[in-house]
Amino acid sequence: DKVDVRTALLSVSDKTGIVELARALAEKGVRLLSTGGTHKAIAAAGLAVTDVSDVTGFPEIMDGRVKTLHPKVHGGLLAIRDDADHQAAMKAHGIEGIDLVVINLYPFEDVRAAGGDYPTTVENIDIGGPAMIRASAKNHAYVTILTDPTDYPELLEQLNSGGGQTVYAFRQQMAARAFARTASYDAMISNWFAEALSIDTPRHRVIGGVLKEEMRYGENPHQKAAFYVTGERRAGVATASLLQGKQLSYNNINDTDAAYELVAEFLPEKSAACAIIKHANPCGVATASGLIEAYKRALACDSVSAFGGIIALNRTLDAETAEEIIKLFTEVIIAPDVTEEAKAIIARKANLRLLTAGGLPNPRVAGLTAKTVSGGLLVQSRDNGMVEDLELKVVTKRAPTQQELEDMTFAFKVAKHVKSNAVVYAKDGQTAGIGAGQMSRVDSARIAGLKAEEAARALGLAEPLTRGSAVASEAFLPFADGLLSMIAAGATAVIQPGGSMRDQEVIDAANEHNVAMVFTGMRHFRH
Ligand code: 93A
Repeated sequence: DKVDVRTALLSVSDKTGIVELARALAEKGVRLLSTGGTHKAIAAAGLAVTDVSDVTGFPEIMDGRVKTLHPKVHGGLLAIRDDADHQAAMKAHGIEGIDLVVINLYPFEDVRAAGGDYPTTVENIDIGGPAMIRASAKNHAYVTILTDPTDYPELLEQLNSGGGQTVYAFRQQMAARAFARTASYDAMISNWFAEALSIDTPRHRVIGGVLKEEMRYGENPHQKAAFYVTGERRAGVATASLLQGKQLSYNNINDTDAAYELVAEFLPEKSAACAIIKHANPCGVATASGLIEAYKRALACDSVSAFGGIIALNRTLDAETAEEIIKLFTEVIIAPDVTEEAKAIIARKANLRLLTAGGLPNPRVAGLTAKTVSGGLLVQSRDNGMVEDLELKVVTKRAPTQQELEDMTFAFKVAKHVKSNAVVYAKDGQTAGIGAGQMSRVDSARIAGLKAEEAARALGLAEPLTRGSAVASEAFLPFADGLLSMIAAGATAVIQPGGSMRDQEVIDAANEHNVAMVFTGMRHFRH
């Protein structure tokens, strides 16, 4: 169970704490081996350390690409200590056992995040490091492998309390951690290739990332949760800076992502846009010439649900919008940037989380989404379909007016971000009613209409905003009943993918009521 630590190999890119660790090991009489840069750092501290090239009898070659890839190193890591044949091989080839390995890898993630060019990024793919990590971890029956400076204190505690030995359970844990590290490292490399080569087919990619943080809990308090970054360089919640407020919760991150992806559909140079999200569904979305107007109009759609929501903006948060936002209880604000003045205003609400993403995620970019199922992982390319890119087909006698056309494309964009079944009414670049997550489409249409009536009462309007609106359905209308419900709510124009067996029945009903309808040919299910 317990194993003596006599020889240690240290090879680290991140030199944090390495000299202190080396000194503590030297004091315990551990023999130190090390590679070029690490050797230099340890020797500079006045400690006795042997260069790996003196062990291998082979110099570091090819700019360090080959320095530890040698049987004298890997034999020392992989040998089964109480196997007679392995012992004989060690003796025959002058291989000495290595009991402790401390490695952290070439900083591929950092180079990638810094936007390193192609050859620099490739050069930062560590080969020798992962090989030693995997060899040591495989042989954890005898070898202790550390891949993270935060584990150094625990090792020293083991050695101190265990008379210079480590226990099996510790080595097992460190081995598990080590394989998680090499796996996430390779996932990061694969993700980088996918981005560099615009690959969105799941089979060319590894779904994985690097642990960013652990949350206090998951979707519910009895669930554990963590946030992983995949290294994708799309601006968004994973890479945004938290300027104030508590750490984001699991639900916050999920909702903030939904909000920001939605608002990014609207080009900031064309109009300001605001999306307010609750439980990953929008309760109001609007565009306007200014940000404050966009916010007020988004809020007007359903100010009751917006309480405790997430607000996403497509432009720099300014002071007057900030003043308006803090009037209501909000959990999170995310925007590309914030002015100093607005930052000071938000600071008056200490618990309000403020995130700046530095830019907007490009909705057209390829990528993957994943979802776990019992015993498996479902992966698909992300829904980057854009209504602007589609050929809209007018199927009714009456063609939509210019205003109806604008409203219907706006509504269809929003519907793409609403959990199915989605029905979205919109007028003048403002959602007028949103029906989400129902098992029947006609129910979504009815709920959206009811909510619009409630909103009108709350705002003291004579009639709901759905009067004279355009309405979008993210998937085809299977029967005429949904359409009739939309017409009853006041919609005069409809946008939907089309393709139902009963399309003609739905078209006939639209014609009967002089409603304009277009087919997009593209569905936007979101479950
Ligand atoms: O270039 S490598 O893939 N080839 C190797 O043989 C090798 N051995 C260790 N990278 C290799 N390493 C890595 O060098 C380690 O994983 C560590 O990140 C780094 C430490 O180098 P130095 O001690 O020279 O700073």
